[in-house]
Amino acid sequence: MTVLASLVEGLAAGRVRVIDLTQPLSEKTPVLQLPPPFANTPGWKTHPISHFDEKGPAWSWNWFEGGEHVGTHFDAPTHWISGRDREDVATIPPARLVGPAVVIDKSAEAAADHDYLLRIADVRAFEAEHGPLPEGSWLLYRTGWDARAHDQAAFLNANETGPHTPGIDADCARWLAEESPVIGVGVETVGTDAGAAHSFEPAFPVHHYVLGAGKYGVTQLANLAQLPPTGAVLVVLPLRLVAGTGSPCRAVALVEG
Ligand code: 23J
Ligand code: MN
Repeated sequence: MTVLASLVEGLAAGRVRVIDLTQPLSEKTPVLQLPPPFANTPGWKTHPISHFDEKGPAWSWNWFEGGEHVGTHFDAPTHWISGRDREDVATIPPARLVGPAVVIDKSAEAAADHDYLLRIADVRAFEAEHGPLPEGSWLLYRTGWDARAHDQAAFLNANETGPHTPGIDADCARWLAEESPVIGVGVETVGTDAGAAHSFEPAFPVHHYVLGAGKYGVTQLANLAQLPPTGAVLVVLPLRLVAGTGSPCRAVALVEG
């Protein structure tokens, strides 16, 4: 049997399941808030064209506007100054958008410490238990933050000292970018960097190192709790926006068993 025939059989028999990792995208989708003097992205907005009415008696359709970096979305290398001459969303080879996923679960740590940062030691401990990170894999970082995504205030979790959301420390970001075999990092939070990452050295280290190395980011993932630590296959599909620095995307995982 061919690999694809066996996949099709697994899907039909329910032995391979497709898990939606995408948050719903609407006017209620939480949006990143950068401090002044930086400009912020608009959120999402859908406008009706017709809805079975005099503007279109047999059809319903809408148009939309919104930022590239809204909702469950993809960060292309060219989003950041360190990767500015690298790929945009239209030039990413499609084979890079399908690959093995590993899931590191720090939801207990992030519940206890909203500013929890993943370290190289955490990834090494994961590897000791589950084996080395596969070549060309996606590191999906579970923090439990997806449960807050219906509520902008809870999701951004800001107070007078700024946003407090979990992330990855600068050392680990550099190691993932420059030494590890992963090609992308997926998170549940509004951005791939921690809420406090404007004050890290360098600022926004995941963006700086990972995009600078020609690797990718995906944000605002859902349902990572349904994935095994290893063995899932991620499929993440940004729109092919010409020169796009990012795009809302559909992300799903194939899981066995
Ligand atoms: C621009 C500046 C800072 C950040 C971001 C964008 C994102 O998180 C993003 O969506 O790429 S932290
Ligand atoms: Mn982004």
